[in-house]
Amino acid sequence: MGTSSVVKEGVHTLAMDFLSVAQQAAIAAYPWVGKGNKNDADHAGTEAMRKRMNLIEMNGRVVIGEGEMDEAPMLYINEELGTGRGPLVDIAVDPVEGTTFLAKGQENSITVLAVSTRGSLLHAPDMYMKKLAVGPKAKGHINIQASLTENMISVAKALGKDLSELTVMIQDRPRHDHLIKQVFDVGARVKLFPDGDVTAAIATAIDELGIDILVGTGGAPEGVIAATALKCLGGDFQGQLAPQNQEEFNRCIKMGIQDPEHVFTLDEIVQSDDCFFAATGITDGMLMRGVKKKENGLMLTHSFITGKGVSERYQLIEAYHSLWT
Ligand code: VTB
Repeated sequence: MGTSSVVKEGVHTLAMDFLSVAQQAAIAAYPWVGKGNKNDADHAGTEAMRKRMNLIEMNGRVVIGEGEMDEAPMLYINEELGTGRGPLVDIAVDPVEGTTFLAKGQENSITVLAVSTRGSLLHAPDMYMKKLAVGPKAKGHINIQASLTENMISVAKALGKDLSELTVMIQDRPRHDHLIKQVFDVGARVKLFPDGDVTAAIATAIDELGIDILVGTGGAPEGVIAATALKCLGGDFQGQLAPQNQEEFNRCIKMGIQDPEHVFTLDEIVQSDDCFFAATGITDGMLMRGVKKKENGLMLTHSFITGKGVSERYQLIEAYHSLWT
């Protein structure tokens, strides 16, 4: 096989198709914003994603999805997607990142997906993961096994900032009280968020948002998706699974993770550079605005894409859709 055919068959040829997948899922979930019904929102997003993905010329396989085959009717782990012609890719999806806050009409609900060459994404079990993320300038200056205080000192130095100027995003949960205290103790700033740590992790790589570190324990599947985005953006990420009991510990082993305490570096979570990430806002959020229904009947979406096949480091895309497309 010559170089040209490898290039042609790469993941990057799919970026625009997957942008459309994210957009369609967000439009499908939008009617459920603020309606108190998270299951229907998730179902609508999942169904739209699957339908659109099956039109793509690829041999796709879900590695992070809605659950195991017997738990989820759609986008279950190992489900094959696409036409069966084209590149072999692994897909990690979260049709509605933040179903609970979508149902409550809160900010930062997004539809997200990450795509990479076959076999290159960590198969993370659905449990908690400790996460530490930074943008490009602090890449190589984090260590999840050290204290947050040590990480803040190291990151501030890499960024050429005083500790008092550092902003650390942390999900507002009692399990993070000890982290919040460390930020206050060194005189840095916290930005607490209610939900949605994929957005928070990506925020570290977007200069205008003024976020330097994301730290805390959230979903492991979301960790893999966020790590892919950070790889594309040139940032850094480390994750360590946090099984809450023996059953979860055993599940790690069953999924092939021999040492559940292992610290996963970014390159271990996403083992290829031929990857990309796409997200579309459902409700308004830090990265982009949500879906809007226009008076002329068109649906306006705002998306974020980064990675192979995307020119520039990232793109923010505004698009108008007819409901029947
Ligand atoms: C995490 C985080 C997600 O939910 O999974 C979190 O990764 C769950 O935390 O982004 P709690 O168990 O404390 O609610 C999200 O914030 C949203 O799905």
